[in-house]
Amino acid sequence: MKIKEVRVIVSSPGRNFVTVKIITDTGIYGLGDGTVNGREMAVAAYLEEHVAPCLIGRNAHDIEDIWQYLYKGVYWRKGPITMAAIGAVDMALWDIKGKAAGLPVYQLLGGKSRKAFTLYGHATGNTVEDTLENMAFLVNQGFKAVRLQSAIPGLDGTYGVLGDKKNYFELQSDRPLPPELPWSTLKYFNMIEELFAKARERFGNNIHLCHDVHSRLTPIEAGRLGKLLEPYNLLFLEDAVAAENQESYRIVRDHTTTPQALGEIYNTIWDCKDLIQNQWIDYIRMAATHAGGITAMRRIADFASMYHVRTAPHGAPDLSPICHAAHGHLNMWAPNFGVQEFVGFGTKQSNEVFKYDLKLQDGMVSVGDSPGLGVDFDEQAAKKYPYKRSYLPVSRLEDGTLWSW
Ligand code: KDG
Ligand code: MG
Repeated sequence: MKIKEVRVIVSSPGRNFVTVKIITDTGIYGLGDGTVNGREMAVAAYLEEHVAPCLIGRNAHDIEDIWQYLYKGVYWRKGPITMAAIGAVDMALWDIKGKAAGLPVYQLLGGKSRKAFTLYGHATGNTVEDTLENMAFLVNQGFKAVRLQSAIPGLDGTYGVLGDKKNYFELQSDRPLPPELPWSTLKYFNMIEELFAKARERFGNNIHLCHDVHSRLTPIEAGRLGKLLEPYNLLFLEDAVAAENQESYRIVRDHTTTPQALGEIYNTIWDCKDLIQNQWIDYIRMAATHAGGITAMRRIADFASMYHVRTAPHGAPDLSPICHAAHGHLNMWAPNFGVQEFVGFGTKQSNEVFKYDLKLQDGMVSVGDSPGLGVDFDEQAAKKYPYKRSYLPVSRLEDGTLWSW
């Protein structure tokens, strides 16, 4: 089954997505997601100019060899753009293999380890009360785990909580340069305990709670936060510290028993090797798009399972429904699956362009039996939504110092 054509389509049905369509000489095609938020055109150029020509004529069944060819065979290993390009190709090839076999991808991975996989929904608000109201909405729908984020009083805007006019995933098309948001660790600490204390008071102890720090703290501050939140029994604290230096998490671990989750911006197993091997984290949050596809995610999951680390794939809407579907198959298979982040099944526009075979019920998702990834992409509909340049915000301290993400 030879690869005949590789199409790269950048569209913006509600937000930008980089979609790869690999077409074989049998007519079977596969789809992959290569979206890197704010750097979409870099991935598209990498794929079109450097990857696509090397794929034509190869056997689409050779997933592992093609992965190694695009990773090891290139002098310049790793990095978000390279790994997203590999991720997109890899997903498309698994999709093709599944379609050729007449089996959903989770069957090719080893079959189901569970009936459905558990989600954590997002509750955010301008005040603690607003956040808890939004949590009630999710709890009433049957969600078993909720991530809580609340605006920080005294700061003019908080990442992830921009009120009802915007949410942080929205296109910045009216502001073609990155918006800036302030950060104050002091003011954050003044708010955060109240959020979790009130959540436990109102919803009791039978629901999982998570929180994303977006890497704004130093290791010792993260240790302090974890300790402060211990009475509220979080499922995990996410991205407490930017851990390019993986050793940082030794400090966090030494100071708190609050479980730690990390990895949504990681690109290879090397980014989390020490974190996992030293058991400094509890959940690995890498995404199939950014970590080099299903092939890489499967390897990371197996490695993590040796150290009691569970998977909790990134589920932001800046990954396309193709990546969410890939996660669905991985989540059905992975024996050490933990929880899946969930921000919704796309927008009205994205649902016009992408189709997927996933069902949500009571805060859990089941994956259908469609062969391959069970996704489809309407190229004609996508044409209605051309690419729009967009950026994530940057973070600055109140004195203007550029701060961590
Ligand atoms: O592109 C950045 C977003 O995907 C990210 O900020 C979302 O932190 C995020 C999360 O946990 O979903
Ligand atoms: Mg996050």
